[in-house]
Amino acid sequence: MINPKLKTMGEQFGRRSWAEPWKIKMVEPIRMTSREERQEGMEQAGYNTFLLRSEDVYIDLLTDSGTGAMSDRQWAGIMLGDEAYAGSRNFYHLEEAVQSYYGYRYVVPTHQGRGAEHLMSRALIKPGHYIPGNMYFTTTRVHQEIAGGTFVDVIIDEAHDPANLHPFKGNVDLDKLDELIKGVGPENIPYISLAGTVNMAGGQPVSMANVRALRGLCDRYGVRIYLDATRMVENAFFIQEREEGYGDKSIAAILIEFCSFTNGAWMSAKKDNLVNIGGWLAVNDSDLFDMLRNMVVVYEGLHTYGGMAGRDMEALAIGITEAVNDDHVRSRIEQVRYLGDLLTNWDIPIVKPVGGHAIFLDAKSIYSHIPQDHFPAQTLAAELYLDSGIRGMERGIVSAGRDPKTGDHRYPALELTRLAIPRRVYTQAHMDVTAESVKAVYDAREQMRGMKMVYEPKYLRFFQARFEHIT
Ligand code: PM9
Repeated sequence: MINPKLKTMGEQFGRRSWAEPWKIKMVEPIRMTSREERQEGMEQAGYNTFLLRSEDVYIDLLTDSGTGAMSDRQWAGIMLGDEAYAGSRNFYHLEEAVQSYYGYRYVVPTHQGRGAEHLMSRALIKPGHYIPGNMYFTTTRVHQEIAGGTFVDVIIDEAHDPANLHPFKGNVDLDKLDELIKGVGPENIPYISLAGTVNMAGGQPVSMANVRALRGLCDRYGVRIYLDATRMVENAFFIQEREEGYGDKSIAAILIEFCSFTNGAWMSAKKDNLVNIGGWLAVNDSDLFDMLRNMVVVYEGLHTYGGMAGRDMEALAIGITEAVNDDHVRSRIEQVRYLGDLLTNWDIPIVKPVGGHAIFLDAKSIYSHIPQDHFPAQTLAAELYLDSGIRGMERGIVSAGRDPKTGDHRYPALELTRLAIPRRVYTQAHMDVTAESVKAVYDAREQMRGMKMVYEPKYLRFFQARFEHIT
C-alpha cells in the first residue's frame, strides 16, 4: 500500500490541505533563549532534556503526554467537579464514556497510565511468567519485570527497520508468538501485551486483520489479550486510511471493533484522551475487575476516583468523546506528517512511514560515526536544544535500559530522537521552525562526538541520567 517511489506522505495519500477543526481562545507566551543561556541550562541538566526547566524551552516536543490543550467544553467540565470522596458523579460520566467508546464492561480509574500498568501487572503476572508484546514500552515493561515477568518482543521484524515502509509496522508476528507459546506453555503467559500504536517503533499501527488473527491464535491456547490503548484512536485513523473495507467507517466504529478483539485495556489518558492527567483500566472479566477494584484502593485511591480529582474525571469523560472526532484525529496526524514531509524533502533520515504522535529522527544513521554506547540519540536531542531551544527525547539505548539478568546495556536496533507533537498546541509555523533547526543540526552532524553517562539511576534511567561530552 505504501509506494516507495513517492517520497512524502502527502504524495502517498494525495495532498489536500487540511486545517485544525478549532480556533485558539487562550495563549501561553513562550520565549526563545540565547545560545549562552541554553548552553548553561543544558550543562545544569546533565545533557538530559528531562532535566531542563520548561521555562527555558522554546518549542516543547519532549512528549505528547499531558501536554495537549483542553477544549472550552473540557474547561467548563472542570467547573462541574464533584469532589465527594466516594461516588463522584464525574466517575459515572467517565465510566459511561469508556464503556461507550471502548466497549469494555468494567472500569477502574487510575492517576495515569503507569498506575494502571502497575495494577494490571501485579494482578496477573507471577514470577517466571512471560509477557509477549509488540515491542516494549519503558513504563509497561518495568512494571512487568517488577512483578517477576519477562517481556518477549514478538513484533514483526519490519518494525526494527526505520526505513521499511510496511503500513502496519506495529503488527504482531504470529509465528514468533506461536513459537513462544509452544516453548514456554500457555499457562506461563498471563496475557499478550498489545499496544496500538507502538510508541517505541515510531507510533506505528496494528491492523484490524492482525488483531483479529491474534484473537484466533490466543483463543486456541486460552491466552488473554490486554491492550495498551494509550494511542488507540490514532491507530484507528491508520486503519481507516490504509486497510481495505475501513475507508468509510468512522474512527469511533473502528476503535470499538478493534477493542472487541481484546479482553480489556489500560490507558494513559494524557495522550489520545486529551487531558493533562488521568488514566484508567477496563476489563470484561468480573473476577479480575473485583481484584483490580480492590487493589486500586491500596495504591491509587478509592475505586470511584483512583487518584484523580472529580474535575479531572469530568474533563477526561469529555476528552474521550472529543478524541474520536474524525476531523480532530485527521488534523492531529496531518500536523505530524507535515513536519515529517519537510524533513523528508531534505533527505533527513526519520522513521517511516511517519507514525501518529511524533517524528522519530534516526540518530543511528545521522550520527553513524558515533557508537551506540556513546549515546547518539541523547547527543542529538541535546544538540537540537542547543541550536534552537526545541526539546525532544532520547528513544534508544538509554531508554532501553539494562538487562535485569546480565546488567548489560540493551542495544535496541532503533536509536531514535523523538519529537512528539502535543495535541492542539502548536501551529504549522512552529513545525517550520522545528524542521529548520533539525536541518541545521543535521548539516553539522560530522563535527559531533558522543557522550558518556556519569549518573545512572536504577529504574527508567532515561528520566534522570546525566551525561558529559567525550573530549
Ligand atoms: N508515554 C511518552 O512520552 C510519557 C512518559 S514515558 C517517557 O510517550 C504508553 C504507550 C505510553 C506511556 C507514556 C505509558 C505510561 C503507557 N503506555 O505516562 O504513566 O506512551 O500516563 O503512561 C509517555 P503515563
